[in-house]
Amino acid sequence: MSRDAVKFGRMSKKQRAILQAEVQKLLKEQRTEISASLQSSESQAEQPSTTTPELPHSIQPSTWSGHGKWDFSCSTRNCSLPRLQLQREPLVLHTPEKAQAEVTIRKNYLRDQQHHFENVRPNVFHNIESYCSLNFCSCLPPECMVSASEIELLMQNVVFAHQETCQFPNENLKILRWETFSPEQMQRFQQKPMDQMWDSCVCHITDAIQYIVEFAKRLSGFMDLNPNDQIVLLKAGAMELLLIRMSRAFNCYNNTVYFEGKYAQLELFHSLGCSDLISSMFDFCQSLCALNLSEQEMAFFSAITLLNPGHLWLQEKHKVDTLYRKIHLAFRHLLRRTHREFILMKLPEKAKLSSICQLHLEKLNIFRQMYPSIAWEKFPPLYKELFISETETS
Ligand code: HC3
Repeated sequence: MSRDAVKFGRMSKKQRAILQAEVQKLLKEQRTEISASLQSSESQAEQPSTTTPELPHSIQPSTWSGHGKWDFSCSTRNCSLPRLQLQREPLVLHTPEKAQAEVTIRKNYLRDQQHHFENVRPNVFHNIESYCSLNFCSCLPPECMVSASEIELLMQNVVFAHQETCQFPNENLKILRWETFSPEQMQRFQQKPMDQMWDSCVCHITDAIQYIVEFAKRLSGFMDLNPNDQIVLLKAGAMELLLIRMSRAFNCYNNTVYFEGKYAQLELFHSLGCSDLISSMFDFCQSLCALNLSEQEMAFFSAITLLNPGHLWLQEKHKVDTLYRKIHLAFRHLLRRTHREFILMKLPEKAKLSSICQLHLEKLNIFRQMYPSIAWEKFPPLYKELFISETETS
């Protein structure tokens, strides 16, 4: 039996030829793409203020000042426009520091990819074989069959979408990891009136959700979904993705989370009056941190959580389902490549995320009963749109 026969199993000559042609095409495409992207990254680095895609100007989130601190003014505070604007407006520019950071992220990623192609790819047939077996074992319907190159592009897309919208780059979070609030500072937070503390937390959460909306918009296929379905997915998934992202900003060694410039213990949030909710959020982060997810894995976990085809109110469920399956397939491919397939079994269950989100809604309702005018007048429109039902807001 020839080596090819072992590699390809029972495959006709014709099938093998098609596969080999696809591999050649893929390699050629990827090489051109990588070197073109590297070249354009270089030129973007020289002129970051003109060509780098950025968050839309309707979003002005907290930004890294470049001096080791973020600006924490809540950008959502005075917005009066309806927030879930998902039209395809061109992406506009932001600060030069941020643009430069994005160029660096992109360049590093592309370099890694190039390294992968040059050093790992010689055994490309093994990869193709694994694409085939993944396609096969996921029993994809014909319209979901994905080619190897499509999977590669999807992988890049999901990872870029996450990296470009993650709000706080990992390296910066790591630098601040051991900066915690002093007991005096903690006390100051704890003595804040409940409504004030709610107001500032809601504001930070809304800022973070604007980045999540941007993540969704950059996921290939999301903007092609029916507008109703885009909103259904975001309404259901925004808080879940916030929890996943919270684990990036969580230090599991001292049980603290990044908040207003330093890492905060859960006691800091005492005056919110919902310690059970905060404890479950912290517990969730502890368990997710134990998996030690890479940024790529985090990106995929977020994408598949968002694109949940199981929601009742979806109008074109099959479209969401197809997109979900493709992204899931690309995720499995990434995990296979990094020998981390076991994490699929260990990811938190959907029910866990939903129960925390449900608890958040319950706490919000209690708060609204206590302070009806604050929730109404001060909370940002996006927060109200996502978490206060339409019948109540109209
Ligand atoms: C601290 C925080 C949860 C974590 C949120 C993170 C760090 C999540 C990752 C995002 O990229 C950035 C981000 C922004 C806001 C952070 C939240 C602010 C308040 C929240 C607390 C745990 C309190 C939540 C309380 C309540 C009742 C309003 O939901």
